[in-house]
Amino acid sequence: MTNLSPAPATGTLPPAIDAKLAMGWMHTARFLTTAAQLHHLPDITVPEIAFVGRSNAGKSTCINTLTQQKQLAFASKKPGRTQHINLFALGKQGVTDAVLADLPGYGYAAVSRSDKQRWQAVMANYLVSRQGLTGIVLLCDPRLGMTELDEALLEVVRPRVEQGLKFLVLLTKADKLTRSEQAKVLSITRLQAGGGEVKMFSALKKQGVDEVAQLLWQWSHPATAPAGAAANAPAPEEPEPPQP
Ligand SMILES: Nc1nc2c(ncn2[C@@H]2O[C@H](COP(=O)(O)OP(=O)(O)O)[C@@H](O)[C@H]2O)c(=O)[nH]1
Ligand SMILES: [Mg+2]
Repeated sequence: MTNLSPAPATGTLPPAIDAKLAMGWMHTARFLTTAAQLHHLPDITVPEIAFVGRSNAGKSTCINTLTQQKQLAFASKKPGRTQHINLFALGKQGVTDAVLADLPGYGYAAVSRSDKQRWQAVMANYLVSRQGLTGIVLLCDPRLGMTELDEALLEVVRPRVEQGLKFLVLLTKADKLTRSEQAKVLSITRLQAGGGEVKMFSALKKQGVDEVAQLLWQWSHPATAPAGAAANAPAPEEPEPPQP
């Protein structure tokens, strides 16, 4: 499904793609497919990045903010509604170079026990066995911090993280905290994440948006990629004026 061929090297690899290019790349996101069960997911040959977290952590809002699309992932004041794994393709049409996977939120009290267990199994299975899974973004409400359920998830993926799976804890709704509260929860979460990367994010204040987009691009285009790889990123929204 991808025809991403390595571009010729034209210089040294920049440490990160330009924020505007990264945001342009995120904006190409479009719905790919949805599946209620793992074996219904298509095999993907490009890097896949999973978004996981407790229900109401701000996952849908985060995906919509990163992709600059109001309705791509369903954001709701009624938690516990998303019961499917939704995949979104990134990259120019016909040159999908990464996939975002929106996993069902967990921890919602009003979901029946059997539904919870079913979803825990689907989630654990996905995280342990999904081919092509390149990175995980774990979203947490910083007022709760990493809960038991988040730590259980971390345990499930730890062996894969040790083998190189990328892992980011994103503390959402940063706008609800003061600067000093943010600093405090960042350092506590860094300890809990055991060396994993932790960032603050606010959809409301657009805090951390560029940085996360740049990081996800890097995850999907590892450093071994030739410098010209940035040329595979889509052009920014506004076309360049024609050269004389
Ligand atoms: N203040 C604030 N509220 C947010 C932010 N992100 C999400 N929310 C709110 O948190 C609630 C849950 O968000 P949603 O994206 O649906 O969470 P999900 O269940 O993890 O997908 C909604 O009422 C959102 O408006 C943020 O950055 N700042
Ligand atoms: Mg949601």
